[in-house]
Amino acid sequence: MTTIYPLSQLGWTAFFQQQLNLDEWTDATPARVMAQHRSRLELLCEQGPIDLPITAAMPPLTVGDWLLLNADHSYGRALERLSVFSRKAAGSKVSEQLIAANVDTVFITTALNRNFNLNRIERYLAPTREAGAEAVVVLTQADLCEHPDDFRQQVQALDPMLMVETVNALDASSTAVLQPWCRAGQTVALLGSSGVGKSTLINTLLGQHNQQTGAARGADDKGRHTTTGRSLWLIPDGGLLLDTPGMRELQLAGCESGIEETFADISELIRQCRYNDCQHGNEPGCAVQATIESAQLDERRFANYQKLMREQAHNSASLAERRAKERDFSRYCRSVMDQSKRHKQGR
Ligand SMILES: Nc1nc2c(ncn2[C@@H]2O[C@H](COP(=O)(O)OP(=O)(O)OP(=O)(O)O)[C@@H](O)[C@H]2O)c(=O)[nH]1
Ligand SMILES: [Mg+2]
Ligand SMILES: [Zn+2]
Repeated sequence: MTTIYPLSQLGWTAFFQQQLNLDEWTDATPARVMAQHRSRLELLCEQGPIDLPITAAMPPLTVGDWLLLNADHSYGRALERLSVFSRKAAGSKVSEQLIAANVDTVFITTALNRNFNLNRIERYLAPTREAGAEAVVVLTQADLCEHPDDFRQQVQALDPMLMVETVNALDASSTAVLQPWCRAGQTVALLGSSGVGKSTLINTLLGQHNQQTGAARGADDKGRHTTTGRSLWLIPDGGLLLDTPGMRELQLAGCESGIEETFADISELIRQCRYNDCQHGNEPGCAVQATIESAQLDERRFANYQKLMREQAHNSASLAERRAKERDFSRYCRSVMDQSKRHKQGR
């Protein structure tokens, strides 16, 4: 018996449907990118999985994207994204890396051990907000932690409206608290450092052992990633879970408003500073410093806000500069080709 996956369960909504023209409506097959390899994509459509070779005709795609396939199941076109999650590529490379598309919720996954770090949670919150996705902070290894609620309260203090859950990722009765975000048609991406339990959580939520998980590791065990590629997993009768390899660094770019939203309290204080160009150092009438002094704002939080703002501005500028250079270069190439064509035609 072949399984039919209703498009709605794969995350198809009116937003994608209304992008189809009349011909596509009758002939095209919508398919979702489930995994991306060097030379091919794994897609899932209503009739089941399809393998699609990557060709030069395709724009940069990522897991979660929706494609339209022609009647012969060849590539037709990519649909506009509802949301996209990206970062500046790791290291000194100046390029944007797409991480996931059309994600409804991000599980910002952190283990309740030495991995726990409020700065890092804020760093993941910014691009999540920027993408318009809902953020849930998932604190794993609660079973190995003596006072999980203390950590939970620290996270909750970042934002009273933030969803925070503590779980034992190995135990289905414990991860059941995450089910409201995993309903049919919903796409959830799990992000976080290596070894925090993203794949473990996915296996438990899927009710099957699909994803390889790593051995528990010590503090000196950094940099060994168990998961090496991004892939989307369909929960039987439920939503889709996107596993990602642990990130050593999530360099922010192009997410100023996501940072503003993550640090809404600080953005509001800055508006109250006496001077428009207040640097929040020793200026008179600085609302930020006054609030830090009255212990109502954590110095750590303000320092992280400033760091992330500077980082995203710097990275956005280098990405923009690179794009401008590429544009100039392709213009130059075209003009050289035009000239040589004219030359050959004897003009
Ligand atoms: N006791 C306990 N162990 C956990 C929990 N979550 C994860 N683990 C263990 O932690 C180890 C690493 O988990 P993984 O799921 O491989 O971590 P990951 O985030 O997918 O790591 P990468 O794929 O490298 O990014 C495994 O041995 C899991 O069994 C938890 O909540 N409780
Ligand atoms: Mg993994
Ligand atoms: Zn100020």
